[in-house]
Amino acid sequence: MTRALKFLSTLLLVPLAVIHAAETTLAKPNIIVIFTDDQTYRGIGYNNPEVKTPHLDALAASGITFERAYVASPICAASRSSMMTGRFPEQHGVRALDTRAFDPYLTGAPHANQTLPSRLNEAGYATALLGKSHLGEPQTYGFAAGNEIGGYNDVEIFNRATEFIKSQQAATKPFFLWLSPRQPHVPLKPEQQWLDLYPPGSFHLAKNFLIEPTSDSLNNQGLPGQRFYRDSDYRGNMDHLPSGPPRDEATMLAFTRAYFATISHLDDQVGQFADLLRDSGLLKNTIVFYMSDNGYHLGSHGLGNKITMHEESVRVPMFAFGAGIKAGQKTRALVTELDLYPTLLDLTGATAPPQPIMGKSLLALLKDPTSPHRDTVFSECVGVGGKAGEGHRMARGERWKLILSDTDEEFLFDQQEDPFELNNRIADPSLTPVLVKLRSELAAWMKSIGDRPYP
Ligand SMILES: [Ca+2]
Repeated sequence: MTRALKFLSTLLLVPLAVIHAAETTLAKPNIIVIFTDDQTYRGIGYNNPEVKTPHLDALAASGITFERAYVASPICAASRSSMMTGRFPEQHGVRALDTRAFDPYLTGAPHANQTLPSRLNEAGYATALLGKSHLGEPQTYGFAAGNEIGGYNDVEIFNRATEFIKSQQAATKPFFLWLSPRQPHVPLKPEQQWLDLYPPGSFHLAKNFLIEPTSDSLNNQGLPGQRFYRDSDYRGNMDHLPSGPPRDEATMLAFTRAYFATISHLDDQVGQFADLLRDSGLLKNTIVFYMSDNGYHLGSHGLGNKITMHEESVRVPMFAFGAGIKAGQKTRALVTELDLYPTLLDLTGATAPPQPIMGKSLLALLKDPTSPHRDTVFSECVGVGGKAGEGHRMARGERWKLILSDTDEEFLFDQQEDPFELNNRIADPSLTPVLVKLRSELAAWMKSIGDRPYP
């Protein structure tokens, strides 16, 4: 009996003997990963009621919500390479947006059998990527079908996903669909009906909004002192958005309105897609994961864009629903996007790749959301300034988060009492034991991935 069958039998409370009898006909589960672009953890209704996402909220409630989910790196190409290889950027080499280090993973090269889709192909899955790839055409790194799809409002992506689902109804193989919308990445061009959901006064900037950053070390988004305000790409209903800083409250409210409206449009599209899955009957044997490749600042700490170790940038919404997953579950476990690779190996019975993968399977959490998972989760954004070893890293434990900046400054934030990270407690002598532990964990992790030595 495969691990996937054991998992389904446990969750569905089907006696094992029945599964044994039916094993020859019970198929492996289909897998769908919906991987959005630049959606911060507070950019979803269940984390922030000011954001109107009724479909996403309902889908999360129909399964398990991962309340504390982090990315391996808060920048598009690095994060996506991590999802495909199961490794941190220092290990696969795509540290920012330059994807040349991903070339060895392309078809025909020595690493070509290491990507997640390549493992699932081998396990008998029909694999496809539809949407944003950022790593070249999906067939070049293991997907059997699909392609990079452009546009800013994802209409074509969801049309293609609909066709794909319809094509699978009579299929004999299980499928693995990587569905990657571009929303809510800039440029933001939501239609008026979505903007209308956000009248003035119905939404607010976060408590840690500033018109400009206070610390270049903690908040730089490139070389020391650099800030990249890609919000300036926004043209929506405004003729001009200052790239900042400083950017006043009215400017950031206008941007935030367009960002939330774009997420509401995405919510509607995902809702329709989920309806199709249910109506087609496929959801009964399909497990769907939803998460984003990185977050977004929206003026928090005086910043736009992502590329920091702040919660806004490095923490994302994440949930799973579908076959065998009980409704109404939530977990506080510290999880990372790297956990998806080993989870999908477990669910599909695929064999592990030759390279050590860095995540931990979520299978135990899918069964019991209180299962122990990990004490500390790590992330990095190194090399945006163009040189390996620059940028930021973090170790985030149950309560405390340690950040090491590119200028070797340390920041210690209390996620329980100070979730908006306003008060750096690094100099508090009563926290020495906390600091010593996190420092040692961060140093060991940096060494394990080949990062520079801890200062
Ligand atoms: Ca992104």
